[in-house]
Amino acid sequence: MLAGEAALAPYARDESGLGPFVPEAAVLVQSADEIAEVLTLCQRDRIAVTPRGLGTGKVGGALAAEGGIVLSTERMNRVREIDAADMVVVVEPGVITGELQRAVEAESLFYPPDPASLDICSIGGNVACNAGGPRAFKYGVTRDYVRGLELVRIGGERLRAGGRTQKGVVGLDLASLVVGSEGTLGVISEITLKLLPRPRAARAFLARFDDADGAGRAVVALVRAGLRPRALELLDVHVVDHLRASGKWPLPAERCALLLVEVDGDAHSIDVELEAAAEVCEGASAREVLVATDEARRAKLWQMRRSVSHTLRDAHHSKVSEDIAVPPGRIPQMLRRLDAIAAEQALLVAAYGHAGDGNLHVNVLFDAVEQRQREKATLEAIFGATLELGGTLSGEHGVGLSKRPYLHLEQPPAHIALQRELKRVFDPDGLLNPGKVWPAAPGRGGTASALTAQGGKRTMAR
Ligand code: 2HG
Ligand code: ZN
Repeated sequence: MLAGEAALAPYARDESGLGPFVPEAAVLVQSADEIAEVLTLCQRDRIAVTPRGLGTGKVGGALAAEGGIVLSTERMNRVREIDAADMVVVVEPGVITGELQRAVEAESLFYPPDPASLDICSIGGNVACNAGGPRAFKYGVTRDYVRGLELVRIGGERLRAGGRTQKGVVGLDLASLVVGSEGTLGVISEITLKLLPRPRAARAFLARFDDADGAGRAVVALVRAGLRPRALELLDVHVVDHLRASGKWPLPAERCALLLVEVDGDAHSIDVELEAAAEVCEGASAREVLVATDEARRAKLWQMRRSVSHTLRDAHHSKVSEDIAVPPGRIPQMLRRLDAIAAEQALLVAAYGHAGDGNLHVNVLFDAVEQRQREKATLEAIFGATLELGGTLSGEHGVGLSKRPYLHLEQPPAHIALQRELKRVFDPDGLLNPGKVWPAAPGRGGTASALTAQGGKRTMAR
């Protein structure tokens, strides 16, 4: 167990920019038994507990916003089993997603979900937040790969939900309920994930457009043409400007918006698919198509894409990063609405992301403190446009702390009340990740003194 300001500093923040929220202690568990011990004590002494993976979340979900302790699964980082006959992998929650992918790929298997932070985020966090990523367009999100999991409940009970079979219709699907529940229902201690055969090859290109509207219309054209690239990522003009200014990437000299398109499959079919996708882009106003001619260039394109969030952050005083999703056919309308909102509010709004899914990361960029006075109105306008177009406030980052004040815009009171009731069934005292997603449950109290009294030990007393 970690205590003291310096040791706790890394647990006081995540990638949301919120905080710091210094917990009273951080417990770095190494097994499901240890999780159970912590959750037994937390219930006994009514201590709030915030589950945490590797802290790469974007909405403050892993921050101890209402005090208490952080329970980190970072040390539970073993891949327990890869089974090529059942096509599953069994992992502990602290395994880094990129490492999990490399481990299964070494066995000619494939775990597709690829959040941009895949080299620094953990699979437990991905499951808790139902992470997405570029490949979700073809392959789906984390939930589509969770066959089963073990959940440790507040009070220490261990519950297995789902299993390793492809089918299963016995009772309610509790595993699916836990996926995306943002640490509010329990702590995930083991996960069984479905695998696919590893695609033999992948190829990518960049298509250049005059503006995001053109790129957005090409996305719709690609989908209508019946093409299913594994990624269909859009970068608007502002994002490309920032990437170009960083001087790190070989980009067209002209001001432009870009589509990053990647296809996969076997060596013959991908060339045909790549050609077909390039033709659709050209027919939909692309000025040029730049194919990555080798693996190193393709890898560089993805490095560039994954750097966008930090590139935008580093170039400005501050930013707010949203994660809206609209029905995919409405991407061009959404992009036009964003331009209008940015002009109205006199703010720089950069949009990029998983356009094939209709999921855009809308980043509002601030260079002066007084601009933040327009933040609330800008976000409300963005959310309003999203909902009008039939969308949702978050495609992949979740609600956490930062979107909690806006939940009511999307969900009516009865919907929120039903979720609160479900939460109470799992966590009657409101001890698990309090202050997240919905307003906090009444009756929570207690401090972490029962844990800190154990004198800085890393694990719980037995
Ligand atoms: C991405 O797709 C991530 O790059 C991060 O989901 C998005 O920070 C962001 O806006
Ligand atoms: Zn994303």
